[in-house]
This record gives sequence, structure tokens and C-alpha cells, in this order.
Amino acid sequence: MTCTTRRAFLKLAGLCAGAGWLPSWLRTARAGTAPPRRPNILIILADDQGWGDLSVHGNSNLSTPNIDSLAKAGALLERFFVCPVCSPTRAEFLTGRYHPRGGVHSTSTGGERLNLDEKTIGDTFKAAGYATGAFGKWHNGAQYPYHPNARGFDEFYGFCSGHWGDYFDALFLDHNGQLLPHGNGFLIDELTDRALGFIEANKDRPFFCYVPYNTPHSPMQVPDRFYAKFAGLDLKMRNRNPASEDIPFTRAALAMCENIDWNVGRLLARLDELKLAENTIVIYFSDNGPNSWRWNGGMKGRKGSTDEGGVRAPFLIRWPGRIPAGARIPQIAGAIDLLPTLADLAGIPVAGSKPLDGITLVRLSLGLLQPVASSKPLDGISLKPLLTGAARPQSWPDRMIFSHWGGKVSVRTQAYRLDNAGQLFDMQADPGQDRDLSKEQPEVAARLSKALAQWKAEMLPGLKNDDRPFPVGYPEFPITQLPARDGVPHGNVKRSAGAPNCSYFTNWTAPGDSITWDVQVATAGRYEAVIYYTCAKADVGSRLELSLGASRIEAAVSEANDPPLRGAEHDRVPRKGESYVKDFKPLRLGVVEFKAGRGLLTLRALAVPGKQVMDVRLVLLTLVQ
Ligand SMILES: [Ca+2]
Repeated sequence: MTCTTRRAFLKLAGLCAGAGWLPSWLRTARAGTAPPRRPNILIILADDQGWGDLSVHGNSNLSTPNIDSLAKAGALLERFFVCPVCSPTRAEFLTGRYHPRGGVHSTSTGGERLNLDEKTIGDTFKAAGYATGAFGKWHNGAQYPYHPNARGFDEFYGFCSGHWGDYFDALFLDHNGQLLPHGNGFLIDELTDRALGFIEANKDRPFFCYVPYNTPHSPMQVPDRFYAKFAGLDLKMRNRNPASEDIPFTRAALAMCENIDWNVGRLLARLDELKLAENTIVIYFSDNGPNSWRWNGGMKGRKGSTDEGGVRAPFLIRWPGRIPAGARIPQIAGAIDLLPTLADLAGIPVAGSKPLDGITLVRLSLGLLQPVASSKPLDGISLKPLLTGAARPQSWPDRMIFSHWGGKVSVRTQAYRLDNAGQLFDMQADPGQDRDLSKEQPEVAARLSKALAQWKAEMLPGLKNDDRPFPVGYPEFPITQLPARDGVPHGNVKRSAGAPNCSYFTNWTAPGDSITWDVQVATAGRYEAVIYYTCAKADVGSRLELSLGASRIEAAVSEANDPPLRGAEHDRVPRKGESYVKDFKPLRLGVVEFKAGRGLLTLRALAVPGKQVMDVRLVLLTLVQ
């Protein structure tokens, strides 16, 4: 804001105050009293929980009273849309922008990363003076400055990958970049404990607490006391094609959802105990459709699909006294709307969102608000008028919300969905997408087809041409984790599972084999190099080398570490893509000097006396100077 503009608004504010027009809090602020504290924000995000996996939506197979209570005390958005899979939804929530704009094109091997020139909702609230914390599955980049600690979150506890291999005493969690040997108890309970600690520690200042749980995503693990009810349960409500349903999987998923509900109850109870409930906005939603065929309101599609069942998610929001209790909001909305909505509710101006209203401009002019650093144009809009009841339904714009994954795109309006194949569905008369109307309503189909083609042309070209290296070596964040997920195997080396996310490298049998990471060293200097490994006793004695450009360091494998695989003993149904895990131990290679710049960090063996060198979970590089 220029000085002239600021003076103009000060004058306006003075006139308004003189006319008694300003709200009472602003008048008291001008008289020297502090304005009311901004609302705290608590956002709980489930992973692979479908719209149908809540009792508030009519599923009598399970009971989710704590989550449901948010709708009783606040609002439920009946048509809330996210992406077909995890990382793009998180990117859209974080930025208020469609995920291709931020470079997210995959769920692993670096394609999940959110471009560094994007600003996040964490940046927005941190800049406005909030304490910010994230507790759970990040899934938008692991290496600093992709790490959540560089994306606006003061505290992070969880993991950055798309899934984790074992939820009990989980290995290798990340706390502000520090690698933790193992966690404590069932992961969702532990993440909640951490979030509770954050809330308590920041109870006297505004906080933004993001709790992205990683269930009911597979592997299907849940404590006995939640599973017992479902172990032999006769499911009353089934998928629209019952023959497609994997009943044991459904039972496990529902038990995991009840565990989430129990933890949501713990969070809400703590807000009550701390007398924060009245001034805390609580949101609950999920990141994509259900991860199996189970009851989902008769909708077509599941996780991975751009049809309604793949992208419609639960969305509940509570702010006592501000959002009318029991509101049901039929207007379509999406994850792209959360940044502008929450900023608007908290009175934080965001560049790129809708034009600022007069009150906000006055508050800016008085210095009561700090404008957030300029960000890029948003795709989402503020839902505040809908949530507070200020909007007249007839004046709300009929929007288009686009869903994309893997090159497939569909578009939703209030009345229709045009699917990836060009079929048109009346979503009010035919919510299950059974009857294509594209021939009967060609003008609607043509209008939506044109919009969809424009969206594709704007968003998708070049999206998969990902040439981003993995950054290493920032003095303010000296530890870089380079997991197997982000490496490339060569020769005989294989991944331990089809999904790279929590995999390790195995079958490293010959000196011609290697493992590489495409890295960008930000700071020239000395780095301590550590490999997390396992090695059978009979294979001890290999010699290996880590190199980058002309720099290299050698080490010998002198100690066996041969723990059993973990995970299967906790699986309620056999897993498919995810790797089991092991208690990998550190092998310290020593200190090596790297130049700044891009290169291939390479692990290779110099001598292999046994059957194989080792299994490798990750390389840890720490800038020591
Ligand atoms: Ca997910």
C-alpha cells in the first residue's frame, strides 16, 4: 500500500469512526485496546478415507461421533472436491492453486514435490504471526527447502513420503529434520499426541495446526481395540457393486476410521480443556476417494479416479458463533478454496484472492493487519460468505472445479460432471453417473468440453518434464535425507517393493552395480556421510565408495546388522505395493568435501566377498562446516 493510499484509508477510517460506523473492536483498538485475538486453526486431514466412511454421511457400518460432531456444531459442505490421489490434494490445500501449477505430477520419486516458488498456507499464517505446526504425512517434498520446515511450518513431526511401512513404533520419523530411530505406539495416536503438545504449548497465541493423518491408507494396520468390533462384522452397507468389495479390507479401513475419530475426540477435548474451542476453527476433510470398493453413497469411482467417487471428500468445519450450527452447504467447493477461505475468516489479506473488502483495507491502513507477501493468483475462492450465511444462494457463482490425475481430467459444475471420456452426467438426477447426456444436451457438453480443453492446455504441457534435482546442504538445515525412494538403482540392484515410497534397495550383488541420486549441492563444504543399512553376517566385508564429481570416500562393511522384516505381523490384510521395513543401522563413512553444484551422488561397491553388499534405506548427508 502506498503512503498516499494509506493516508486515504486513515482518513476514511477516521470518518467512519466519527460516524460510529466502525465495528466496536476496531473502535476499541483505536482507543488503545488490543483487537480480539485471531482464531486458531486446526485442520485434520485423513488419507484415503472416502466420503462414505463417516456415520454422518449415512454409513451405519461404523460410528464416528467426534468427527460428526463438527457438522452438528458447524457446517457440512455436501459437495467438496479434492484430487484423485494424495500429493496433489495436499498441494492444492497448501497453495489454493491447482496442483499442476506447483509441479506436482507423481506421488513418489520427487514428482510429489511442490515447486519452491509457491507460497503455502503455512507461509501465509506464519507471516501473520501464527505459530505453525504440521504433524503427519507431508507428501510434498522431503529435502530442504521442500521440507515442511521451509514451507511455513515452525514444527514438523511425521514423514515426508506418500506412505509408511509400519504404523507401530514407526521407524525413521522426522522431527524438524532430525531422523528419529523409532516412534512411540500407534502412529495416528502418536501424531495426535504431538499435535496436542503443540496446541498446549501455543495456547496463548494464535496457532495453525495441520494434522495430516496417514490412515486409512494401506498398509491396513490398526490397534486391536479398534479392530475387535469389525473383526467378524456383517457389513450392512456395501459398495454399489458388492462383488467388487474386499470385505476384510473394508473392515480394516472402517476400524482405522474409528481410530481417527477417537483421536479427533482427543483433539476436540483438549480445545475444550484449554477453553480454546470458541476461538478455534476446526476443519476435517480427506485427500481422495476410498482406497477400496466399499460403500460410498453409490458414487462411481474410487481413489485414483476423476469420477465423483474418486474426488468427492468429506468436509466439516466448526467455528462456534461464527458458522451457524447444523448448516448444510450444497454449493460445490474444493481444496483450492481452503487458503483463501481460512485467510478470509482470520482476516488475513492474501494477494491473489478476491478483492479486499473495505474493513480489511481499513485494518491494513491502520496497521492492524500485515499484508502477506505477494503470492501467485489463486484458483480457489473464499467460502466465507457461504459458511457464515452471508451469501445469497442465487447470487453465488456457478463455478467449474477441475479434477486431474495422470492426464485424465473431468470438470464439475453445480449441476453436471463432464468425465474424462466426454460423457456428461446430471449429478443431481443421476449422482451415480449411469446415464450419459452428452447427446441429449450437446450445448452443455460442448461448453464443458471447451473449458476442459482450455484447462488442459493451460495446466498440463511440460508437467512431467521434471528436471528438479534433490537439494543438499543448507546451513540453516544441515541434514539432508536421501532415501532409497529418491534414488535410482543400476545393474542388479532392485527396490524392495513396487511402490518406491518406503522401499529400500536390495540385491546389490556386484561391483558393476550402483545407486545414484541426482543432487544439487547448495553449499560447498565438508559433509558427514552415513548410510542406513542391513547386512547378513555372511556378507560382512564389502568395501564401498560414495562419490560426487571428483569427491569420494570409501568404507568397509565391518559389522553385521540383520534384523527381521517388520510390518506383516500388523497387517489386517496382506499388503500389495508397500515395502516391509527393517531396523536399519547407521554406517558412518566419514567426512567428505563436496563442491557446490549439480551431480550424481553415487554409491558403488569396490569388493563384494559375499552374496551382496548390503540393503540400503537411505543416505544421510550432514553439512558440518
Ligand atoms: Ca490419500
